[in-house]
Amino acid sequence: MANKHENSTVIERQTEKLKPPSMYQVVLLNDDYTPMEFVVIVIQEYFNKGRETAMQIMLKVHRDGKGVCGVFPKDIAATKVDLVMAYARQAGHPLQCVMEEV
Ligand code: TYC
Repeated sequence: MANKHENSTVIERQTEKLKPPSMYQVVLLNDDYTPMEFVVIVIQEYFNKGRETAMQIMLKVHRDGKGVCGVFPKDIAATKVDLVMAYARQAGHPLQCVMEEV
């Protein structure tokens, strides 16, 4: 619905309810080659976790095949995936990092 005012400015009135933006979890996947210590450092540096939490997440990935490192808006999640993948590749490790809509 729109109201016309004296100065001809048209103000749109919001009628539909806006949904909050989707959130994405950034997930590390297990592989047989990436060193555990490298994964722990990735989780500490890119997801701002302490050493103990990083170790727990890494061990969960190692045991279960995948683990959540954090939940972010889409653009931040995508940037984290890109940064982690680039860091792993330049170090020569096959680590996989993906994002999933929550
Ligand atoms: N499975 C790896 C090993 O035994 C360790 C590892 C953990 C690799 C988590 C990837 O996302 C990962 N060296």
